[in-house]
Amino acid sequence: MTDNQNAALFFVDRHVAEGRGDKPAFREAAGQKRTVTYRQLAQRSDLVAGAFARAEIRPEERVACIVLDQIEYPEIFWGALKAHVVPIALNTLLATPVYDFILKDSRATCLIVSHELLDVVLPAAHQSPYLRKIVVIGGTLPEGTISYEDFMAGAQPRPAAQVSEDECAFWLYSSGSTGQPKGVRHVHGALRATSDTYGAQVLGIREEDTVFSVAKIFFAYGLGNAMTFPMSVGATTVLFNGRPTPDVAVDIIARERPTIFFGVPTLYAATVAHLEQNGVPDAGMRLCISAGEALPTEIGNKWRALWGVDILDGVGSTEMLHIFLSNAPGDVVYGTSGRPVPGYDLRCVDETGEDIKPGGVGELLVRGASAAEGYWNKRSKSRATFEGEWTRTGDKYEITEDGRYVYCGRTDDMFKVSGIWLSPFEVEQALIEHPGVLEAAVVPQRDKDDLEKPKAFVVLKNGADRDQVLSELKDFVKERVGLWKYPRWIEVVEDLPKTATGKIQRFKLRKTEEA
Ligand code: 3SK
Repeated sequence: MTDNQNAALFFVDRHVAEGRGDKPAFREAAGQKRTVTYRQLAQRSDLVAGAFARAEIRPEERVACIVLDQIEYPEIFWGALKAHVVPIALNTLLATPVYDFILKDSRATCLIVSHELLDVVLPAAHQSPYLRKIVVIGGTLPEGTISYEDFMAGAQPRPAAQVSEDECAFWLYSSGSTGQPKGVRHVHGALRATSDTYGAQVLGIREEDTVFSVAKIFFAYGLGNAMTFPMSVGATTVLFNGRPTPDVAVDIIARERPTIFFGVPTLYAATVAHLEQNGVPDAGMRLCISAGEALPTEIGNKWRALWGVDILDGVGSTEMLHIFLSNAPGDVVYGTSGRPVPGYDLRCVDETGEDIKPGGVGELLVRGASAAEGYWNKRSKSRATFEGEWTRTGDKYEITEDGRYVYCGRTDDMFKVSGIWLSPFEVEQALIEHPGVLEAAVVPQRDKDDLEKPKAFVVLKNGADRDQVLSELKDFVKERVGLWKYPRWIEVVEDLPKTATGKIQRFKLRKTEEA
C-alpha cells in the first residue's frame, strides 16, 4: 500500500504527533468565543468521519456545507476529508434559487447548515431529490432535520481514509458567465500545493502567527487564508461569523492582534475611511494581504501610511485554489499584481495562443500543482479552461520591463464585486423577472473608492410606474441572486445597444460609463 496522502493527516493529525496538540488552532472572535486545540480538532474530525459513516454518507458522495465561520467548520471539513466524503464549501450569502440549483447540480446527499441560514436554505433543500440528511448547527430544529450534536453523539471515531494525492477532496462553486455556477473539483494534493508555495514562500507563515481573514472560509481565498495556511504550520486562526464592517474588522485587529490580516479592496477602502475619522489603534500585524480584485494604488499608500504595513496585492482563482501572482514582502509596487509566486509558471498569450511581446496585452495562463481537476459535469467548459497543464484565467495582463504584471481587464464581461465574481447575465435575468422591466443590461462602474460595482440599464415595460419599479428593483435582485449582486445604480433607457443577432453589446454601455 502506498503512503496515505489524505490531506487531513498533514494539516490536522501531524501537529499532535509533533507536539503541538495543545496549541489553539481556531478561536472565535464573537458569540460563544470558543477555542479548539489541534488535539481536539484531530479528535473531533475523527468523530465527524465516524458520524458520516454511521449516517451512511458514503465515500465520494458530496456534502453541501452552508456554514458560517465558526468552530464547527474545520471539524466538518477535515472530518469529511477523513471519511473521503466530499465537502462543498458554499457561499453563505446566496439566494434560495441558487441553492436549489447547486443542491441538484451537485447531487449532494447531505447538507450541513448553520441555523442562521435556514430561512434561505431550507426551501431549496426541500426541493432536492438527492438529500438524505440535513444537519443543523445550533438553533431550533425544523422538521426533517437533525441537530449537529445528535449527528455526532455516539459516533465511533474513524481515522483518515487511505487516498492518493490525486483523489477528489472537496468542491467549490464558481459563478459562470452564463449565470449558472460551476462545481470546481479539487484534489487532496492541491491543498498542500498552495501552502508549500504562496503560504510558505510569499507569506513565510510560521507557527507563531495568528491570522484573521475577512474573506470567509467558503471562498477559495478564505479557505487558504483561514484554514490551510495557518494549519500547515500549527498557527492559530481567529474566526468571525458576522459581516466584517470596518469598525468590526478594526476592533478584531486591535483585540485579537492577528499577525497576518487578509482583506479585500472594498473592505480596505472602507477601513481607511474609518481609520482616518476614528484613529488607528495599536496592533501587531506583520503582513496584510489583498485579493479578489485589483487594489487601488491610493488605498495601498494610505494603508501603509496609517499602519506602517504594506498590503500585498495578489491574484488567484477558484480554479487554481489560491494566489499564483503576487507582490511580496519588501517588493511591493501598488497598481501591479506583482510577480509569479514561486512554484507557478505564467504566460500571456494573444488570440492565436502566441506569447505576447513586451508592452502588449494578452490573456493570462497559469501552470501549477494546485489546479483543479475540472468542472463537474461541464465537459466543454472544462476543456476550454484547463488546457493540458495550463489553466486559462480569463484575465488580461501586460508584463512590464522588470517582470511585473499589470491587470488590464477581463476577456469576457464578468467582473468582481467585493472580491466575488459577478455575472452581468445573472443580474440581468433577475432584473427582467420584475413585472415592470422589459430588458436589462449590467456593466461595472467605479464608485468613489475606484472599485467596481454593478450598474444596470433597464428598459421599462409600457405602462410601468417608473418610480415604483425603481424603488423595488434593488431588493428584488437581492432576494433572487444574492446580497452583494444588486445594482448600485439603475438608469432607465429607451433601448439597449444590440448586435444584429440581438446580443446585448455591454462594451458600448461600459464606454458610456468611461466617457
Ligand atoms: O480572486 C482572487 O484573487 C482569489 C485569490 C485567492 C483564491 C481565490 C481567488 C478567487
